[in-house]
Amino acid sequence: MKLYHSPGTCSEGILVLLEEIGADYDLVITDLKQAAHREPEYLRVNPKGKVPALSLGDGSVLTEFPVIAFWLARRHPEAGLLPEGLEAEIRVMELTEYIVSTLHMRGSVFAMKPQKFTADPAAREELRAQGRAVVAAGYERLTEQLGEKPCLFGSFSIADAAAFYLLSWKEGIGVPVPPALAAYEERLRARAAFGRAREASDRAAA
Ligand SMILES: N[C@@H](CCC(=O)N[C@@H](CS)C(=O)NCC(=O)O)C(=O)O
Repeated sequence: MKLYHSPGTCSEGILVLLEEIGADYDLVITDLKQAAHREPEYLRVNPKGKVPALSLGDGSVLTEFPVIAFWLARRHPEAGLLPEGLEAEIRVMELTEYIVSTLHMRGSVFAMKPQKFTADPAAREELRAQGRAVVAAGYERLTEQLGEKPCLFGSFSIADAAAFYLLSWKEGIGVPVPPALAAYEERLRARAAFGRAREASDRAAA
């Protein structure tokens, strides 16, 4: 497997899942800051020009965070990244999808990059405020789901990998993180797999 990854982006979440699994993978840095995702070479891998993309052994490519995460979890059931049984599994998928489609795409993108959508300064501020409101509601939802548990669904799942990358953008988003979520992020960062992911990313980017 080969993960196309840009440090500091949502592909961090997939990198963490690969390390949680203990997968054998290669890391290809596709640096968004250098616009590597718009180069023809990368567009041949993922014509959507987004990271993450996971190239499989047979040469096919998976894209979209929830899909890649689901595939990894189902391919490696021994890693326990999804609970057993459809009813439990679908709740993890529901939250993962909410984090990616709503909190990331409609929340953090508007809050951090309103300039992608309009040149009008007032409209930018309006978008930023809308994005922050989406994230604030999401933080509440995540706090409720977390409760007193160590991870969102008790043991570590693909939803935690999505929550992790979202929380890693907290300064840029500019919405105060509730203390329970801040402590949860610290717990995630303390996991051995997260340390290995950071090292792998730094090594590949060096
Ligand atoms: N829906 C996609 C979103 C991926 C996405 O937006 N990735 C960002 C990095 S966090 C990206 O590649 N942005 C480049 C761009 O939009 O030009 C997914 O679930 O993977």
